Amino acid sequence: MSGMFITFEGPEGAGKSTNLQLFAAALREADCDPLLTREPGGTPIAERIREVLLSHHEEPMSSDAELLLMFAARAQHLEQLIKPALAQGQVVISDRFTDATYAYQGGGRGISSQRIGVLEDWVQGSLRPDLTLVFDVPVEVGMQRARARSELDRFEVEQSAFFEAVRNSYLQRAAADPQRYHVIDASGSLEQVAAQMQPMVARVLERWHA
Ligand code: T5A
Repeated sequence: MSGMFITFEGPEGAGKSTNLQLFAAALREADCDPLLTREPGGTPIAERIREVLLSHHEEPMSSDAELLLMFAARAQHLEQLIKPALAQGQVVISDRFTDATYAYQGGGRGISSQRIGVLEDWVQGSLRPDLTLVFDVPVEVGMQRARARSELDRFEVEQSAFFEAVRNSYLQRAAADPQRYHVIDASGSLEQVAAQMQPMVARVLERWHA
């Protein structure tokens, strides 16, 4: 038995976390109870690595240290939570996964895709998400939402060029594999955004009940 692995991605303030809850609620209404998790994080050790990654430090963090910490957290998350849940046939939904590494450490920090790919193969083997929803929003709209919500973390204080690169990276990856990625225009109202998820909810339930 193997479950289904779904990831929610997008730049800052795109509404991933909000819509993930709505997506999960729609699945639960159809008797499918997904495991919800997030990256970086998802287990106690991975959440501690998250704190290091997101908090501000006097010492600048090197891009390689940041990349390796993302994959250290991911290795723990996969072993302790994601793989066991998938092996039991569960639907797992993660708020961010390796596409965020390609977008932020690749697009944003400028680390090559080849280098990220080596770590992806090492840590994940052949495991890739079955479905990825990319919430796309203009950088300024997303940053306004993020600013209004809470204090900015270590990534959110980057300049707009960084976030434009992140956004472009997501869109390029989505365009290269339309079977796996579904891009959602996240610039409208919450109702408009949520409506675009309906075909994906149906797709997951169809597979779940098969
Ligand atoms: N990271 C992560 C990497 O660099 N590499 C990696 O490999 C990984 C895994 C943490 C950071 O780590 C980086 C990327 C991130 O910078 P995170 O915890 O997911 O990642 O943090 P954020 O992406 O910053 O989460 P946000 O909360 O900012 O974005 P969301 O989840 O997309 O947005 P959400 O749902 O919390 O909404 C933000 C606000 O906007 C409102 C919400 O109510 C909320 O107040 N909102 C809307 N308002 C109006 N209209 C809509 N349609 C709205 N949708 C949401």
